[in-house]
Amino acid sequence: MKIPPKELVAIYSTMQRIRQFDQKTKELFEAGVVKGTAHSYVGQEAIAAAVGANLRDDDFVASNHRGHGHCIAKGADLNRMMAELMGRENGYCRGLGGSMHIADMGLNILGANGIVGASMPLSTGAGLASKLKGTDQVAVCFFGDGGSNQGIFHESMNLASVWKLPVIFICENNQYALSTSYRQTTSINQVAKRAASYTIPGITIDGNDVVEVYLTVREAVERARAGEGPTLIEAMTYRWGQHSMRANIRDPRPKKEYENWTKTRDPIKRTEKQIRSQKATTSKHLKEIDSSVEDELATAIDFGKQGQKPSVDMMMSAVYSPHANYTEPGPIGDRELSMPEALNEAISQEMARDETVFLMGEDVGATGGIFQVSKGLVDKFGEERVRDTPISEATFVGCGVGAAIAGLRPIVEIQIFDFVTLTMDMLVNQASKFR
Ligand SMILES: Cc1ncc(C[n+]2csc(CCOP(=O)(O)OP(=O)(O)O)c2C)c(N)n1
Repeated sequence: MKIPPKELVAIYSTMQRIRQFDQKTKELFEAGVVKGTAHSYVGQEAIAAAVGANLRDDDFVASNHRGHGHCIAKGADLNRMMAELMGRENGYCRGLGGSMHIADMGLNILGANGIVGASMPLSTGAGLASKLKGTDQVAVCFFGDGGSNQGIFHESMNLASVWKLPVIFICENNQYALSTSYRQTTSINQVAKRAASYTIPGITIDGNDVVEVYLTVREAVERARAGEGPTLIEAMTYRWGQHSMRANIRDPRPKKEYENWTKTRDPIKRTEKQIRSQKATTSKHLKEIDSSVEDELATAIDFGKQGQKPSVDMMMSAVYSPHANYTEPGPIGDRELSMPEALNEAISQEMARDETVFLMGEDVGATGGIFQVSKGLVDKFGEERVRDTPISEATFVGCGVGAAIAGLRPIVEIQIFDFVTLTMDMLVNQASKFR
């Protein structure tokens, strides 16, 4: 099976845009123009580009700290990305977030992410929104081999499997986390084997081969759109740069291994070879693509340079979200209700009024929650909108955050207040930043 020629050339172009973007970013970082830090995607381009080629504009992508490639492949604007990296007001987050906060809600890019593994619960939420709305959008989440050792990896795969969510988990196994080899930290030789525990397909592929990535992802996307649930794809690859552009820690990778991957398995060279063997286009056309990407990047850098630096006022206003004024809807009256009864009535009224409202949590369905807050709601609104969750607080709260970003109004019950601490990343680092 082959990639259609036009598609293959488009993928090549995306790969060039990703590579040149990150090469320029590194130069600008070293010159002090790009602020904070950034993690280069060079070497892994085949994965993002071939995944992106399988997605529709309305599909969701949740990314990680090495996120430039994912964002570019989903259509993010290079000008606004570059401006963000430079810390300018015309950037994606008005220059306040930097590399790991680039997001574009208009393109359903749920964001790069500084928290290893956070993309996974968020993408289950986007997948759940798609399922509840009855669209056939899919959600892709990218994470590294390091991310696959997070608890939320296991929780998210379990949740996506039991709810048959349209999520494609893409583990970019570049074989090293920050400075540790996955062989040292991971209990299994291939991450994809973990899919067996969640009764979903798990496939290990050559992540530097666009054809293999494209065809594998295509099948996973088809399965997800058809309501057949999630897939775990482990794409073996290698990052060419150090862990981050700061490059201030030891690089543990053996020279021979490094040379083998960078010299003989360059994904762009391999794609060029594929293009030649399929006669998909001419060498002249490829050169034209390369130089038009150079121009595009020069424009992006100019765009960034023209942006203002954020003002102190702007920074302060970004710390708290605007306070919504609240007025009591009517007289309080003299009917006495216990707190669970009042919550039950309010949730019921909102669910009747607005079909985007749904409830999830531990034992909230037929049991009605251990404090009976959701008593009777499953009978009124059905199991799709009143959902019993597995005991996975971090993930079902993250799922709620993802579903909210994707346009629903989830109510998530935490069974006992003490369990809230398990959800802190999803509330403090994730939910609070989506505005
Ligand atoms: C929760 C959390 N723990 C630790 C870190 C620090 N950190 C950032 S990236 C990284 C390595 C991640 O490795 P992997 O998931 O394999 O992705 P890769 O960098 O190889 O692309 C670490 C430890 C973090 N950002 N978030």
